[in-house]
Amino acid sequence: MTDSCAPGDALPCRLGTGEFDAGQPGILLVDDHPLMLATQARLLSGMGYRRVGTARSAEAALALMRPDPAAVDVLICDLNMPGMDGIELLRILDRQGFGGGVILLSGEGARVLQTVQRLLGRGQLVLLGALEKPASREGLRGLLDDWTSRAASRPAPKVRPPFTEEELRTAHRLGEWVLHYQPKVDLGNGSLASLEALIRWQHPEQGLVMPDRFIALAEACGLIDPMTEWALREGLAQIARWRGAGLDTRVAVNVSMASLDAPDFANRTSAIVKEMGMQPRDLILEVTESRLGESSTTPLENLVRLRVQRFGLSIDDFGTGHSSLAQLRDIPFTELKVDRGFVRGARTNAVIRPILEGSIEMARRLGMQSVAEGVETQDDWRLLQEVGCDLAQGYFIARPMPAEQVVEWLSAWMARRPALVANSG
Ligand code: G
Ligand code: G
Ligand code: MN
Repeated sequence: MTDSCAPGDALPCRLGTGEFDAGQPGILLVDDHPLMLATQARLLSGMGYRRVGTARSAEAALALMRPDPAAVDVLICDLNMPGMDGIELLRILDRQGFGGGVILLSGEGARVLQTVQRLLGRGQLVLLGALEKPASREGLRGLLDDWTSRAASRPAPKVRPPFTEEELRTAHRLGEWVLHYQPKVDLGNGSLASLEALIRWQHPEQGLVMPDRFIALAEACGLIDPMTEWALREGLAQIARWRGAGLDTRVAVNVSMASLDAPDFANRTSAIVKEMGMQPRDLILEVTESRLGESSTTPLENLVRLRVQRFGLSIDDFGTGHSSLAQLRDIPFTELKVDRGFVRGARTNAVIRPILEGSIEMARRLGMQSVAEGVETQDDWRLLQEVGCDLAQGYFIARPMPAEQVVEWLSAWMARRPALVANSG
């Protein structure tokens, strides 16, 4: 018995790129039921897909893909199979760096899909969606079209060597950090509540470098404290400049848990505020938990002391592994930022919507302001208004921008505002 497509197989098996197939996605169907496999393969070829292969087990799929994993663009995969199941297959492919799209054939519903998505969240693999078996022509068409448009817009991945500690220290010494600012606005009346300062590295050769490429290194080599102090000073100086120009606002600065473990963090921070002639309430400290040991009570002590002085305290990326209910219990935060993973597309997602609404309700009952991050569409915005979220931040409102652009953005936003809020007066 053949368990993968082999010579003599009645099914079309043409994963290799033939001259006439240029631009056609390579599709591999994996299912343990021969009849299902045959029907779905026929459906795909009826839809005009010419590079369709089949495998009757996960093991067979791996064997088939081994010579040229890139020949498969989209894997259509049953979840429940004897032997190796679909999830293990995806995990192995993910680890091998498979960067194709995946369609799950399963009637397991949204929650299983969500979990599989998370399992695969770290790799390159793109989960396109799940379809009930047998998959319909329309269902397949939608997900495969989605893949085609993603593939067209996907930039070629740039592989860059990581920065070294020495490069980072030099950048600090030469003053190559800049802050960009992203507004948080009131969902009720559209007013500007505060601006989050996000650090970037103005690199002499590479241009603007994003923090995900250097924050972890800064934490590891002890440069995060001087960097945060710089960001605090610069953010406060910017508030003063904006006030000079007639814009009164607060700034939120990101602080790693690593910095909060230093016993003198609260003292140093309030000294900086005094030195700059500002008030603690001008600042919001956005705290993201890093993988630091939870044994130390120093961060808690720092945060309580800062709160007593009336600094704003925000729990960032709430809902992700390192930003938890226990922190909500232990630390007197004033603001809860729901992670964007619970915001984008929440209206139609039966898993994330209850979590979003629950987080907002929790913030309200704890007397905190709720902020939704990653608000990308008007539909996200409307839903947040409906569920009573206080503030919104995201590309729909504005991308992070240099300080000089903020005043101009604000006047454009004021013009957009009447259409977006009930009470713009
Ligand atoms: O800005 P994006 O712009 O790429 O920022 C990504 C992440 O980098 C943010 O979620 C934030 O946690 C972190 N980050 C940005 N600026 C700073 C900063 O000044 N200090 C610290 N510790 N983290 C920052
Ligand atoms: O976790 P923190 O809030 O500090 O993250 C800010 C990060 O989120 C920055 O990298 C910023 O560029 C990014 N960001 C801001 N708004 C949006 C958005 O609407 N969508 C997405 N995908 N990212 C956003
Ligand atoms: Mn933040």
